[in-house]
Amino acid sequence: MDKKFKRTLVTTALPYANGPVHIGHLAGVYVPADIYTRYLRLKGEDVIMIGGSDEHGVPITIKAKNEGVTPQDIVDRYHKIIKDSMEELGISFDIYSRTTTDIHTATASEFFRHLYDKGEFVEKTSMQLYDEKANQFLADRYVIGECPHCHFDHAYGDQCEKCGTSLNATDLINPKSAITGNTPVLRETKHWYLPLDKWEPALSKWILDGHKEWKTNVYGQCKSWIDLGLQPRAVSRDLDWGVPVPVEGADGKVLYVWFDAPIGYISNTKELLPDTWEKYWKDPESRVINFIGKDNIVFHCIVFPAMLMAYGDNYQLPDNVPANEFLNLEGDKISTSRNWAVWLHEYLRDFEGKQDVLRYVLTANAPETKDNDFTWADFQQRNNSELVAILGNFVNRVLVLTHKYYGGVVPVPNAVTDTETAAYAELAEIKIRLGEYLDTFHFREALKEAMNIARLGNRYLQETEPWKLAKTDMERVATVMNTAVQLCANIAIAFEPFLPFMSDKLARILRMEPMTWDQLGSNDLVAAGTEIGAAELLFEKIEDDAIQAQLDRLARIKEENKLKQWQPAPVQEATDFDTFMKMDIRVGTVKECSRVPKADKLLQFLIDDGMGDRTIVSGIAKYYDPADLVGKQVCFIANFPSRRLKGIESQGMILSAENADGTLVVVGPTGPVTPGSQVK
Ligand code: B3M
Ligand code: ZN
Repeated sequence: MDKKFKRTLVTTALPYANGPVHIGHLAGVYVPADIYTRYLRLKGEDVIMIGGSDEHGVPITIKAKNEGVTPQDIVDRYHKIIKDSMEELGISFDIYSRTTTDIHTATASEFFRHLYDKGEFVEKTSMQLYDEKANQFLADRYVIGECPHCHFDHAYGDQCEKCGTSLNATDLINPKSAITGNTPVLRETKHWYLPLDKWEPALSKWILDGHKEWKTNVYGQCKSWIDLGLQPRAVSRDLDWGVPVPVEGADGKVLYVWFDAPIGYISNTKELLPDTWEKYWKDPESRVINFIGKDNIVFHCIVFPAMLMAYGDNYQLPDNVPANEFLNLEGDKISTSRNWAVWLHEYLRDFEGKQDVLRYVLTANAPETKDNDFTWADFQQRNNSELVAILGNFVNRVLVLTHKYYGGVVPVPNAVTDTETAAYAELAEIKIRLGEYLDTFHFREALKEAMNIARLGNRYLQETEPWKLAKTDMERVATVMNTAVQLCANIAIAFEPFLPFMSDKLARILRMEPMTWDQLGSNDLVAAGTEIGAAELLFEKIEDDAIQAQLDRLARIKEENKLKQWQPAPVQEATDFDTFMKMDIRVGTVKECSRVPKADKLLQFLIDDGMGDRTIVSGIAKYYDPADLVGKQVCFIANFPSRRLKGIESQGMILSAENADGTLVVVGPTGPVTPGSQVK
């Protein structure tokens, strides 16, 4: 880092309180922000981490409507789930608040009013979509229609989720109200716009010239926005949920959620530090870092900075915005509405005490430069063959051997050899790389470096083989075991930002004093003579059945989604009466029915067709117990050409209907019919 800052304010995107948080949120925002903050704290820097729930916006009101409760009920429910589960995962917010607090309402309101009084807004009357059935204007997610760019037919009024373009509701082709399904009409309404075009030169200079060091995905998105030319953006909405627009005659209008939400960073800092919050925001020696996901880049790099510049009063623009790409789940996009996610609160219930495993996997697999995939197989494999087999194994061996040879008292080392010198030299190099990666937000690489300490430890034990030396040279064993204990202690420090629960446990076993980053690399973290605690396993193997249970859950969700999305097949092209009459469909009575040996799909029927007996083979064995069909009447095509199936001559075809879930049901008459009757 070229500039030295006195203090750092780490902000994390405020999750919408319309659902719990999932692994995508965690991998993209909260885990990296927490790693970074913990790292700075270990270095003794002045840092605070701010978070909170985003409790306004249309999705929350839609959810409330669907459930027949108030928006406040919705946000109360999810704010609690989100806050509690993040705390349990060890995300170490200095404050996790919400945007329905009085302090936030007052701060956002004052912010708007200040810009209004300074003449920073453009007031515009325009035609907006209005739902005459629901009697309300339709903004953002209240409108669904075809994207004018990629022609995806389910784009929202604020953004197309397929191509990512940000939209105005009136841009949509064939718009429909998400409340009533009605086609909305246009009605006149007045709103306030922030003229981003006015701030374009300043934004361009600040980002394109001044922040070339930003991640390429972030810099690239900003550049393409600026290159396209910035437009004024409405910062108010016709809605009854949000911070009221603090202007006379603005009844029924609230601040646009993306106007008030980033101000939440400021209100939450105020709530945390009522007397000193300003120095984190307004002192040029402070820096602000925004951790966000890629869909939030424009708001954090263009809109909010323009708001801050318009406000003036020394508000600092973010120093960096290390936005991540998306995490997918088992190859499909994570989706709250389709329940395609691993929800944090459910993970914590299903994998009790395994917070660090999730933190590890999400960091090792973080979507830092491209979208990545979370799979349960990878989760299991990283736990079993990395955390257990490399990290846990090394520490366990050291603890067990220290107890075995020294009754748990760390021995005084004797003369060191080249092996120890080399090990500490390697540790020193790891520390340098680890710090560089953390400073530049490369957390996956940083985690690999931390793991390299455990690898180094395992190699050291393999080379020195204290269990062999113990037979001949206890003097040497003392040096080896002391060194091995010091490596464990270094692991406790290096992993604190990543796996704080493990680190804490290890530090307690090793009776370490509070740790600092400076100490990393040291060879006397645990003094000789210290009696360490009993050996405990740091990680345990995750068995197949735990993983299978998760895969089964996802398979069930996939099925449910398929059913929800099922639509009848389109009607085939027109036929005519003569063609229909050529099909000789008849009713027959099942006399016998049995499974066809060595064919798990097939049933063999003997049908009374009024003229005699007819054999028909049908592929419905999965859905019926053959005995249940005997005596039933079924429809079959009598003039279907005979064919041989598994050596049986099948004379016709039994009709069945296919359900949404793919199961088949045989079709028959609703009352008794003389066998051989024709269906017309
Ligand atoms: N709630 C959007 C999101 O969760 C939004 C972030 C606000 S950050 C100020 O993607
Ligand atoms: Zn699109």
